[in-house]
Amino acid sequence: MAAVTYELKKTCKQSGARLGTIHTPHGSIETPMFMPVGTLATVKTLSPEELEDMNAQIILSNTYHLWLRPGEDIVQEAGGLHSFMNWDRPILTDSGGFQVFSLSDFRNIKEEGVHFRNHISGEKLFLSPEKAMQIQNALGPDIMMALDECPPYPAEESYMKASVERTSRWAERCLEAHQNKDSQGLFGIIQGGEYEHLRKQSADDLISLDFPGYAIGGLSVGEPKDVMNRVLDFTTPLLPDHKPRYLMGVGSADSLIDGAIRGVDMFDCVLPTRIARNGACMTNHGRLVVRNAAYARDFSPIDRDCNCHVCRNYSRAYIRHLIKSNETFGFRLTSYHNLYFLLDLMKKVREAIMEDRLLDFREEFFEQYGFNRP
Ligand code: PRF
Ligand code: ZN
Repeated sequence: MAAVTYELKKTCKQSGARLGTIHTPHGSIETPMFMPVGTLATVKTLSPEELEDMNAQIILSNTYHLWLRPGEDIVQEAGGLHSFMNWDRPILTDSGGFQVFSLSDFRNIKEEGVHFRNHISGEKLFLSPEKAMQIQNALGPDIMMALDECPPYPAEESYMKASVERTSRWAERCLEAHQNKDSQGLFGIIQGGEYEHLRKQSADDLISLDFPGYAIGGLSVGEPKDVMNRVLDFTTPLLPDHKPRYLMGVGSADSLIDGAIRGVDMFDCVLPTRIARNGACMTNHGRLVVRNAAYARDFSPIDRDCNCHVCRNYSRAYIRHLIKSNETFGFRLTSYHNLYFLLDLMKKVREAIMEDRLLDFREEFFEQYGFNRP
């Protein structure tokens, strides 16, 4: 039996969105869903107990960061990532490729792998498909990602084609090197930028390797929203119905809804926790920057339509005061609310799919959120 499987429960008659369940060694996940990001084996400012409390079903962590610090050997010695960080629900780790490309100023991509400099110590390092698998096998997440190349936007077609072909060869090497097929599922990552024929080539290559799930990479890299939606429009229909689809690095409320409508099941992004640390909150009525002077005497909650622990107990004025004073409790409160908001949004998306009304839900949500305003 494969470590990770997907069960399609229902398709929304109005939108085509999928309602499903992903089964993993650490339990099941209802989809579509959002994964909070815990880069360094912690979702910044929040405890695993708080994440459980807000019904986070799975979290994401990073091969690249844990390899550099504290080292995958230490995590393995602790009994793996789940016991190291005291989280016993599912975990997914990204492969490190994207982080090498986004964090390292020096890098050199070769057929064998990528040479780069450690962004902390400056030391020269080398990440190959085999190394990415060895690290993720040692970390022990339920879902691991293949090593891919995520080219910048825009990229020339000729570069993108060579990159897609290398990503396919790397995917095959990842599958070959993966040691724990019974306890960890390895997902392939489709690249190809905005080019329809290259997305098709990438999807065909990876599907022939029969991964238990497929990610769509190379989006949300600076392209306009309509380009992302168009790429999803022609990419998700290429993918098998009985495997999960994961759109990497996407976490704005509107993109989650638009992705689900196009058949995406999984999303992750640092956005909700990153903006929280700048005092920005996601609400049903759009972005609210609680740092602003306007909220100094506002004793109402961040979002009157949110039922989270923060909105039930703390005011905008108090949270503004904490954040203006650089008090860590303030960052915890905004991080908690933002993650709760996205997890709750995905729950509403699942309910709308169940009732065949996701397009109506989108209309209502966008109206309130302010997307439909001129
Ligand atoms: N590849 C990998 N991780 C990613 C991406 C990708 O293309 C993205 C793209 N937005 C985010 N994280 N491996
Ligand atoms: Zn709230």
